[in-house]
Amino acid sequence: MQQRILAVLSAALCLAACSGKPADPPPAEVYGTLEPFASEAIYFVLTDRFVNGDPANDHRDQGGAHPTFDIPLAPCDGVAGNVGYLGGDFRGLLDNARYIRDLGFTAVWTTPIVDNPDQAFTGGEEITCTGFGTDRGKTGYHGYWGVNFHRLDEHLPSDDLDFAGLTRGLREAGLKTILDVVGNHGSPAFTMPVAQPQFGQLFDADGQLVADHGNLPPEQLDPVNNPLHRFYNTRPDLAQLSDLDADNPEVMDYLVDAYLHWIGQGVDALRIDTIRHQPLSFWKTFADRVRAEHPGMYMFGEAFDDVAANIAPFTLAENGGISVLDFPMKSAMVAVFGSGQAGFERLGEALYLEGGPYANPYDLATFYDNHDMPRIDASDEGFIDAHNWLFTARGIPVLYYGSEAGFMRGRAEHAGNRSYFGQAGVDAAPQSPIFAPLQRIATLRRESPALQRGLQLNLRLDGDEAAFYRVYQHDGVAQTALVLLNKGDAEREIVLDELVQPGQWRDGMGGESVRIGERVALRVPAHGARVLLRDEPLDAPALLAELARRMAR
Ligand SMILES: [Ca+2]
Ligand SMILES: [Ca+2]
Ligand SMILES: [Ca+2]
Repeated sequence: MQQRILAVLSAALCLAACSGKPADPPPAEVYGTLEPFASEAIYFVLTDRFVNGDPANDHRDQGGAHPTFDIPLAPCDGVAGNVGYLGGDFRGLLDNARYIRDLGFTAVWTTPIVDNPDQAFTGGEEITCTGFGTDRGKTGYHGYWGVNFHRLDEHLPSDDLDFAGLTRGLREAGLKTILDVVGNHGSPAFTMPVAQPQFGQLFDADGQLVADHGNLPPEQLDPVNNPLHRFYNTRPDLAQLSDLDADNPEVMDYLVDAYLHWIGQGVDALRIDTIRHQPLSFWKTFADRVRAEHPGMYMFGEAFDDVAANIAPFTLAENGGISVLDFPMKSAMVAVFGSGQAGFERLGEALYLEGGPYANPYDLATFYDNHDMPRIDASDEGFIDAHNWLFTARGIPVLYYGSEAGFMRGRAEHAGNRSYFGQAGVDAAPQSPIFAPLQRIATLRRESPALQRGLQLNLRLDGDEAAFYRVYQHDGVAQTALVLLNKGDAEREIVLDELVQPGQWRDGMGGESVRIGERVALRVPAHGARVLLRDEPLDAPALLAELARRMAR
């Protein structure tokens, strides 16, 4: 933030002091971030559960005594989860690239693509409706149990569609690709009644075995005498997962080599799984090595914690400059837009616009749920209100597949959160009341530099009412968005008397001209958003002075 240029203040002072003299003030620099990736909006698919576009790669007879396809669980509150593969693949994703783009998104994050075990896991603890990290009977349909990080899992590609083909096809549809990177662990590695192939093992690009947990508890590994144990820690971490040793340079080489291979096939950004389960220094080295080949690559990690100070260290340059999923904002959004219906002021606490612990809060990946927690328990209106916030407030929006139709709302991991959406789900989604409002606000953000990267200046976050500016003035581009949100059940007039920018604005949705005088008084529909845009530099002195103060921090 400190390196921002402070031309705004001088411009404001000049307007006050040098009136009458038509000066040529230096360009006023105001923005939240200059990170290019902050212009994107991300659609997240659990690939196996999105769309099965090619039954030929389903491997329905895989696994022998421990089959991997279609393993339904006992119902939880009437909905049965499933821990087998259900067929979703690259083809199903690419078939719907245009759908995702037309919904307003510009990037796709898929679950990990690397080879996972070819059997269901027989160790671990029994799966329950509310359990987390309970893996008995589960398969690697989610992709987070890598056994060969150099090879695609066989359920994903088709004969005529490999990973490079997927990223190429997505790009042609206007979508970037985000690779989901795991560097903490391989697959479940111990507690199996009888050792199973691949579980706890790692293979290199040639298919040679490089690590093997041997179905031993971590404390019984013998890295000093057994070379195949040297990739792993001798203390358990997450569930029964083989836990990678951050201090072994061969582990880093293995991961970097593998991920550079995939990144070279058209990846635009990385999402980093379980980032808190490896030390900061590990990710610093990893990020440096990736960016040595791909300068400036945007990365965001999953640090599962609602306390900003606990997740912010990853974002600092000294630790690799890896942004994070905005868990504190996620909890606030659930409180505000879920059944609890807290007021907008609850979101203000999670923004950390000034003086917060993040390198830059504008670079955070914002979301309200995903595959690792219950989906948001919201009404249709709650989803609409959530999207109106997600696509106008600071941060890079991430939407979990199906949310455009309120899919499986309120459901936990084994109770529908990860259910199969399918082509039928995609095709029916536009009929949901949630769909069109999402498409409108996401499309507006896609076209607005102010909503993507503008400085956020809150005017009101109170009850059912939110009003704030997003201001972007940089490098010859000037745009300000005035955002007015109403999450109440009735239309309301939002009145603002301070920090007003008089003049002509245009309605971001309808395009019609809107004249603002000394105060703002605009009607906002129930569960609606009004976004006014101004495509020239601001000139209201009080507003400019306030923006200059914010930029100086
Ligand atoms: Ca398939
Ligand atoms: Ca496999
Ligand atoms: Ca670990």
